[in-house]
Amino acid sequence: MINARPGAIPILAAVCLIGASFSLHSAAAVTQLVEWDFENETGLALDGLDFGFSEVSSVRLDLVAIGGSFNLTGSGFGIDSPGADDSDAFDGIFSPEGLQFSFSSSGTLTGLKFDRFTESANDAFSLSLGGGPGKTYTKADLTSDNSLLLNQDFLAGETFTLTWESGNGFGLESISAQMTPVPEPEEYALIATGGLVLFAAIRRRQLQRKKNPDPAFFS
Ligand SMILES: [Ca+2]
Ligand SMILES: [Ca+2]
Ligand SMILES: [Ca+2]
Repeated sequence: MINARPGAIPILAAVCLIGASFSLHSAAAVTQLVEWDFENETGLALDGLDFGFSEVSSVRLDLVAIGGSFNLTGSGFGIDSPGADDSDAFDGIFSPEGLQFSFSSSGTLTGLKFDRFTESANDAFSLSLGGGPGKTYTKADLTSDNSLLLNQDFLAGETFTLTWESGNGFGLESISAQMTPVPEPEEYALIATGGLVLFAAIRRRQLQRKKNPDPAFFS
């Protein structure tokens, strides 16, 4: 049992509560750039699968392959369809290959990076969000290093769909997003504990007042 001055525990609890709320508020205000690297960890996690996920900085990216299975080779990352396609590229030899992806938290999609993407081959893909109409992107929309720079807000679980549209195929190198980190469970626990201690202390005081009314009230 802690021997503290009456009032010390509620003050301590209030300080905890304010501190935790402040840290939550500041966590919510700061976003961080998170990148999923398909030629390394993310590609390795998905290699050979039809669907899977890759977690970076506590943010989970869920992916579903369209037209085949995810495939990572020394040349890059793409879809291997059942047949003699370009097995490590998103192509349309049999059917338009692509992928659907969604994030575990809300954020802003800032970039998609590709390889083997050329104007001469007429490479193009479409990108849509939440089942809406897809927008077509060609080499003219990409930077010199084959990045598509975006500023597209999304909610947790909202699905993007990227699909091959024309050309001889391309690989996906990375997906980048500005993410708002979700508060850690410990932060919620701290707030809950602070709130409970404060509530208990206030209730105890009310009961004590009932038992021993403050003489000042009757003088
Ligand atoms: Ca194949
Ligand atoms: Ca392919
Ligand atoms: Ca190409």
